[in-house]
Amino acid sequence: SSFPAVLTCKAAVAWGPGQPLVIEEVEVSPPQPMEIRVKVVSTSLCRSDLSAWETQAIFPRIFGHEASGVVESVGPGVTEFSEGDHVLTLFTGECKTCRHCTSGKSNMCQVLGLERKGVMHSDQKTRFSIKGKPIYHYCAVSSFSEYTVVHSGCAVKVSLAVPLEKICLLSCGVAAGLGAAWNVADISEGSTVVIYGLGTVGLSVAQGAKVRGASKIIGVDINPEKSEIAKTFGITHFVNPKECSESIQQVINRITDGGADYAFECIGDTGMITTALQSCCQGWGLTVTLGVPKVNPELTAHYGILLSGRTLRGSLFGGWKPKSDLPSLVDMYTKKEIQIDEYITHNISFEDINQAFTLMKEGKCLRCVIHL
Ligand code: COD
Ligand code: ZN
Repeated sequence: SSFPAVLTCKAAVAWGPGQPLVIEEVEVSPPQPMEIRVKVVSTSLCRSDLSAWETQAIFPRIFGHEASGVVESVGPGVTEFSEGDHVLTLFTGECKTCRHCTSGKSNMCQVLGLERKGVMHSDQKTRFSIKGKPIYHYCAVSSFSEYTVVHSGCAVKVSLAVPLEKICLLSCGVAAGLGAAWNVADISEGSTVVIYGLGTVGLSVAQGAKVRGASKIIGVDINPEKSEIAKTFGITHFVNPKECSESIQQVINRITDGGADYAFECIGDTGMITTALQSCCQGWGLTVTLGVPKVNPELTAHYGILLSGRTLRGSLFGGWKPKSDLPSLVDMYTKKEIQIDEYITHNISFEDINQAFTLMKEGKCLRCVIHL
C-alpha cells in the first residue's frame, strides 16, 4: 500500500487546566517507524485523565488513554499489524526486549513505559498539530481524537468478534483492578480484603477478589451512592468514613478480627496508603497501591507499621504485561468469566465529551464510554 499521508480529523483539545475540551480540527501526522495510526472507536474517561487535566501544566493537549479502535495505517517496519486490525491502546507499552520485558517479573517496560512529557517515546515529538502548532499527547495514547498515532508496542491486537465499545475498559481501569487482585496481591480463597475507593478501579479489585473466593470484601468510600452498586461487584461490607465515629482502621480491624489480609488503595491519595497499611493485619498483611496521586506524592507512615511484618507493594496496570496478557482477559470476557459491561454507566457521543468530565467530577459515574 502507498505511504500514508497527514490526515485531518476532529479531536477534543484541552487548552488549559480544568478548561472544558473544545472539538477542533487537528492534523494527524502519518505513523513514523514502528508506529500505527488508529481510528478510535470507543474511549472511556478514567480518573487519571481528569487528574492530569486538572493539575498538570502540559497544554494544549489531547487526553484519553483507555481506548479501542481499528488500525488505519502502519508506519515503516511494522509487521505485527495491518490495516483493519482491531486493537486496544496501551498507556504503558511492552517492547518485549528490554530487561523488564524479558524478566518475567515486571511490566515496567524500559522503552515504552508511562510517558509523562506529552510526546511520543521515539523522537520526543508530537503527531498532532493545529495549523502547524504542536498539540501534546497524554500517556502516548491520546484517544480523545478520531485518529491517533501510537507506537506498535503500545497497542495489542484483539479478535474482530469482540465488541470494541465494551472492551476499551480493559485498556486501563478494569484490567488494572483485576491484575492488582490476581497478579500483585494473588488473593487466596477465604481471605479478607479491604478496598479504598469504589470507582471502576476499586470495583474491579472487588470483582477479582470475588473470583478468588475472598470471604469478606470491604469497600470504603465517602460517596454513599457507591454502596448499592458496589454489592453487584462483590462488596460484602460498605464503610463510609464520614459516617464512622471511630477511625476507619478501627472499623476494619473489628470486622476482620485484627486487620484484613489485603488492602488496596484505589483513590489516588497517598494519605490513604497509610490508612490502608494500618487496616491490614500484622505479620502478613499486604497493601497494594494502584492510584496515581494527583497531589502530595510523598508517603508518611510510622515505621512500626512495617516492623510488625506488613508489606507495601506498588503496581502499575495490575502487573499485567499488557501485550502478552490482555488477549487472555479479552478471552475471559468472551467466555463471560469476567464482567465489563456493568461498569459502563453512561454512553456519550464525542461532541458531549465534557459531560463525562462533569459526571466523574461529581461522582455520578463509573465509566462513561465515549463513542467516536
Ligand atoms: N475516602 C474514601 N473514598 C474516596 C476518598 C476518600 N478520601 N476520596 C475519593 N474517594 C472515592 C470516590 O468517591 C470514588 O468513588 C473513588 O474514590 C475513586 O473512583 P474514580 O471513579 O474517581 O476513579 P477510578 O476508579 O477511575 O481510578 C482511580 C485511581 C485513583 C486508582 C486512578 O489513579 C487510576 O485510574 N489508576 C489506574 C491504574 C493505573 O495504572 N493508572 C496509570 C495511568 S492511568
Ligand atoms: Zn487510567
